[in-house]
Amino acid sequence: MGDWDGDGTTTLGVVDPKTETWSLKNSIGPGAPDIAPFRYGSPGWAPVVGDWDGDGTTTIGVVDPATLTWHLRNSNSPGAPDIAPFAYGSPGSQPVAGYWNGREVALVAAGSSAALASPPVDSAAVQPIVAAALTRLADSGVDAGMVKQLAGTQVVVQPLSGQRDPARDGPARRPERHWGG
Ligand SMILES: [Ca+2]
Ligand SMILES: [Ca+2]
Repeated sequence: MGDWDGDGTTTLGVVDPKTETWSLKNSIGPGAPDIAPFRYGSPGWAPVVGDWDGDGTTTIGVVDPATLTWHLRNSNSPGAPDIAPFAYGSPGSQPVAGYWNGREVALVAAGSSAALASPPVDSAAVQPIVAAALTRLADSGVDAGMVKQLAGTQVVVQPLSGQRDPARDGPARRPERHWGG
């Protein structure tokens, strides 16, 4: 799942791992995909989605599990990766096998893009990660109603104010200071 058309609404997508065929929809519900199904990646590669270039549109990516080479594309169509394929992760460790591992590597992928000036983890960045997990749930045969219910859950990440990190710096309240006094 992701915001394939960049209109602010996250919608559905599935990938057939046998053919690595992507079927993306711009609405939530049954029906034909809005984007004509296309193939991207090799069969069995792990699908990942994200806004790799930060333009508001969620696009596709695949990871070769044998070499952990990432192939990220900035449009939802077949073609060459827009970001030069790079390896991240140790072959054999299968970091995209499960939801939590997949989440971690997706965040790393977002952070690895030089185009992303802002921190990789914000609400927009989390949506495709949640979406990818839901896609995996749907693909694994979880009841469609359940998946839809989960899809309705809003995941929000609040930005930190300024550069302070409350976890690191403690509470925001500070002793009063007098400048120039
Ligand atoms: Ca959308
Ligand atoms: Ca994008």
